[in-house]
Amino acid sequence: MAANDFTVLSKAVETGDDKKVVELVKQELAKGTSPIDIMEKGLVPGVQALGQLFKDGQVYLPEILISVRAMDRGMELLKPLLKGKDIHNKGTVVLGSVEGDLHDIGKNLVKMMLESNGFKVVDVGVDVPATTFAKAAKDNNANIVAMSSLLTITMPEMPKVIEALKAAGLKGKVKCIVGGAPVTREYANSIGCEGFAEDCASAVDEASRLMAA
Ligand code: B12
Repeated sequence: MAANDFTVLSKAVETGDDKKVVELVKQELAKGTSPIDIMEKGLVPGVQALGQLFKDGQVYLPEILISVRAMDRGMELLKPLLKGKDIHNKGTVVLGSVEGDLHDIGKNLVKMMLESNGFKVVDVGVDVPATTFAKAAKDNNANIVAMSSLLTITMPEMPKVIEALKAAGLKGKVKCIVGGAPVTREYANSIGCEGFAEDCASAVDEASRLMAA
């Protein structure tokens, strides 16, 4: 594989070839490629490409699960390397997929990136009711509540979480970040949410920005 050409790795993820993914990730690491580049430019585009095929009705659930498993094999090699040697707690983030939403691949990437960059992440999982977000924020003295939604029909759960934080007396103390494929900065602004990021790498920048604000 030529330097910085992640096409073959992306294709291996897309086709669910976990052995090839492991082999290619090892090769890239041996070449000194940054683990973040391997993840963002190699593994993630593979799942995204499969997403397009799913959208077009060309693949179904089994292909997706096989592809995600292949990506996970690659992530197992990268995860220890993405953890900084000298990590400080930059802040506590409560992270979950909103009620009605079972998608968690993107959420898990956001979690991994935040943790790798010094944030403590309290993962409340998928299909999380607004009041659970608020309770977790209170119990863990969180600085940020981060919500993921992959479905247009679950996006309206996001303002409900903000309302639940207000009801718990936390709005103002706790800032919010929203993300997920259908979510935009404009939507975040429209619901009075302080933060938005379109991918897991910029989620770290956005969380850092909110901590500094
Ligand atoms: C994988 C997948 C599934 C898997 C989920 C497995 C899992 N464990 O997550 C399964 C098969 C279970 C599934 C089910 C469904 N799915 Co689905 N799914 C997808 C698919 C193919 C890929 C999503 C994905 O993982 N992308 C890769 C990750 C890395 O990207 P991402 O999630 O966008 O995350 C990145 C950013 O968005 C961001 N991000 C994500 N979350 C957050 C949070 C914060 C705080 C921040 C800052 C950033 C951030 O960072 C991430 C990394 O960079 C998409 C198609 C697509 N093109 O995306 C459809 C898709 C999302 N699904 C869709 C649908 C309709 C469904 C179902 C309703 C299908 C059905 N009829 O049953 C069910 C709903 C289940 C439910 N209640 O949630 C639609 C949604 C349409 C819409 N806009 O509403 C899509 C777009 C496909 C389509 N076009 O039809 N799905």
